[in-house]
Amino acid sequence: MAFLYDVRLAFLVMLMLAQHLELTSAGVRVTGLRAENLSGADPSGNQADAYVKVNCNGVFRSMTEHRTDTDDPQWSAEFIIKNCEVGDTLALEVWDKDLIFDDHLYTCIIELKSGSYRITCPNKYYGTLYFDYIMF
Ligand SMILES: [Ca+2]
Ligand SMILES: [Ca+2]
Repeated sequence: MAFLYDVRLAFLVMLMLAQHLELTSAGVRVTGLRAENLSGADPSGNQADAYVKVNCNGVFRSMTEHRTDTDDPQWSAEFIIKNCEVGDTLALEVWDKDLIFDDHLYTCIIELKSGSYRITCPNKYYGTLYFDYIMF
């Protein structure tokens, strides 16, 4: 009987450990990044060479490649951002790559909620950013 009890206890401890691991690996997955009607933000009126930087709570986490000469770029990148949880601030910075100084077009800022969402993030001057996210 004592042996059975120990097995149960060990099982309970394993369950608690697994739960703890799950909690500490929580994060957000960002996919489906695309934008429309961006701008190169230059006097010559050229199209954007856009890329997106992903920040969580003000800390840089990852970024896309840049898409050359298009105001309507799409990115296939999938970002798994760990330790970025419900209630945290996700900021997606939209940049236009230039020869010397890149232009920061705008930043889309959202507060993460549990579940999965399709986000539309319009800007007055520099078009609209779209992306999907799901909390895990
Ligand atoms: Ca530019
Ligand atoms: Ca450019």
